Amino acid sequence: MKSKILQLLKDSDGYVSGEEISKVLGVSRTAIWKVISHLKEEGYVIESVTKKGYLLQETPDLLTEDEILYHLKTKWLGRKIVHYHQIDSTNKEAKKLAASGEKEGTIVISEEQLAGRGRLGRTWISPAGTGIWMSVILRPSIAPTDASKITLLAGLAVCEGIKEATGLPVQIKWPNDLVLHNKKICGILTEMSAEMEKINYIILGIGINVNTDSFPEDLKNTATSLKIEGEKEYDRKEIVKAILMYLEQYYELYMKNQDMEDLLEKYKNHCLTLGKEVKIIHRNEEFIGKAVDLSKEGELMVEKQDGQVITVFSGEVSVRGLYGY
Ligand code: BTX
Repeated sequence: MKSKILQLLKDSDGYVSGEEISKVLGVSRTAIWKVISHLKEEGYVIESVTKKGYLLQETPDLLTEDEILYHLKTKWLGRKIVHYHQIDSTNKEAKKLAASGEKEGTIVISEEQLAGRGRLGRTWISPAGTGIWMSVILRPSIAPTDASKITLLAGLAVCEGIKEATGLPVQIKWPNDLVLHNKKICGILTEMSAEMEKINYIILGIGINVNTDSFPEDLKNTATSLKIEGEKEYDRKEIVKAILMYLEQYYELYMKNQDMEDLLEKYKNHCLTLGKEVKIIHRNEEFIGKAVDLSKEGELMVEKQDGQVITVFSGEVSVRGLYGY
């Protein structure tokens, strides 16, 4: 009932009377009053005037289920949102949910992470109320060896979603760092539970610096936020909604075709790694070359200094001019 009352308030240009809400939803005036009090506690500013009714004046800047579901255009992705004000890591929580049977498409979002994680055990700083720290539960029926393609298409979807919602010229650093004006604004951590032939679930952890004002000294040269680069605050909800829409669309496209051809064409248009000199650190090997293309599978093709072209599946890739290399 809470989300329905909220929707009536949001959809109205002016006051909505208690009588009208009561008629539309078939609930008592007392029940409505209780919901309104509850909404006020959550941070909604609602004016109540005798004989006129209720007027929604302000919405809290929170990534709650009610806020994200409002005008969300997806069919199944993000239709259930588990929201926290504070958590250790949304990926950790999403893994717990997925392991106990949570369905595909459910999302865990937190306003703040106390132990946000990057790849290879690194830390992802996730201060309160300034970013998007969310994890998506997916259950693709593909071979575990194809899981890296989900990471690639997620990078593409997040890039296009941010671009659509903000107009900022975000680019992808292969495989899936998002970069704005040569600094990192987003990282993606994909974790998987699988058997030999089958994926049980994939957790797609997405971290985006949206309205962050500053970063610790050691990250200042490499990290940035949409606010720092765009010089204004952005609406986190609208960014989440746009990302979910692209992610659902691209995921469905990949699952239907079981190939990356169409998606890779789009990916290449946003990828700043191609054509650049790169340094590859893979296992104990390190070499410099030029990123010339992506293979059909989405791997990076690098021309070494001796002219030999090799395919890089994963590992650390530095791009000259980026993050201090
Ligand atoms: P990564 O290993 O590519 O990046 C981690 C590195 O990036 C850190 O070692 C640090 O140098 C730098 N870094 C840390 N925090 C930030 C930040 N906020 N902005 C820019 N650079 C930073 C990337 O890993 C994957 C990050 C995924 C984060 C999401 S948030 C939701 C989900 N839950 C969770 O615990 N992780 C994911």
